[in-house]
Amino acid sequence: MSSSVVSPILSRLPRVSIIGAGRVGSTLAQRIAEKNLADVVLLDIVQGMPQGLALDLLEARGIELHNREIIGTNDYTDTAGSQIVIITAGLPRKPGMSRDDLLKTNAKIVVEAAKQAIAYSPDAILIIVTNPLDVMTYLAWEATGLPRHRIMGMAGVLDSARFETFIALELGVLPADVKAMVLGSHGDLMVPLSRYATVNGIPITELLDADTIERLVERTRNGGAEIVELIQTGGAFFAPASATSVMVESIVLNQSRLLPVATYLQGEYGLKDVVIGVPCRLGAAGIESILELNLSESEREALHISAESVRKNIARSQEILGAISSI
Ligand code: TXD
Repeated sequence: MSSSVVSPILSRLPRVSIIGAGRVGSTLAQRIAEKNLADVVLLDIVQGMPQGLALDLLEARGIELHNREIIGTNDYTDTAGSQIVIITAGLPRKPGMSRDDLLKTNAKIVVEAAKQAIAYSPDAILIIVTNPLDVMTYLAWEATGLPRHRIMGMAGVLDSARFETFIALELGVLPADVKAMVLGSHGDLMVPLSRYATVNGIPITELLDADTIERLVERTRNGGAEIVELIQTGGAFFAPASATSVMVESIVLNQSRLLPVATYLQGEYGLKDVVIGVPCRLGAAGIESILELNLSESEREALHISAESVRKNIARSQEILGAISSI
């Protein structure tokens, strides 16, 4: 009798590691496993916590009907060979704090995590989630020396989802029928592109007056803070995890989705040596291309103002990191 055994290699799915098993990291692990996208390694500095979360997620597998491996660890060796590494490690905002207040603490954490992760998974694509998002993505790019198509930040997918949600609520339509794109930095200076927002192809400018659109844009800009004010003990994590999982999905399944992604610009949109959110095609290789939209004068100006503030904070964080390393 011939024994035909399916090679375990053939049945293996890619490995995705998540550094930081807090609220965003653990919810993201759940999304990735339950969408059956990849095996997941959840790493945190807190002893026992990622192991406990991984066990809890494993115990749901029979109910959720998937068979993904989920490992909790404090050791980077367990992340070896990851196709994607996502960094959510760091502190979230407290009420009244801006994303930039997080700069000091999170810069060191993200740089260390990125270097360690890439040492164990030299071919990985790196997705940064930690705030302040655009600055952290730049620092991780600088620290790892990765080609720019393999390092990116998640913010635009979340900010766009928030804008879409508020449009859908205002019009009383199905959220999935609303499509919008938010560019720029992840913060008060983000650039929601109202004239490109549609409900199944109908521009929202046909459906809503200018004041209403401006109110929805403002709510989008304030979307993170609105949630921090309500929760008080932390920030948003359900929608951020969903938004990150969409990027993971597009890479793992090579979907080439066109999504707003924080990327290192080399002249696109007239911007150089800065990380900011612009439309990118995401596939198996990471960022396959950057789309340069024909922006209006005011949109382009808003994008440049947004980039300038990121640039300032990159310089500040480089000073801080320099001071830390010279102690
Ligand atoms: O759109 C976006 N990019 C964001 C960003 C949307 C939501 C949240 N955003 C940011 O993600 C937020 O401002 C924070 O900077 C991160 C993580 O937010 P989360 O809400 O998950 O924070 P938690 O629950 O405090 O989790 C952080 C975890 C926690 O378990 C720490 O123990 C861990 O990070 N941590 C570390 N893990 C590994 N290695 C190191 N050095 C480390 N330091 C802290």
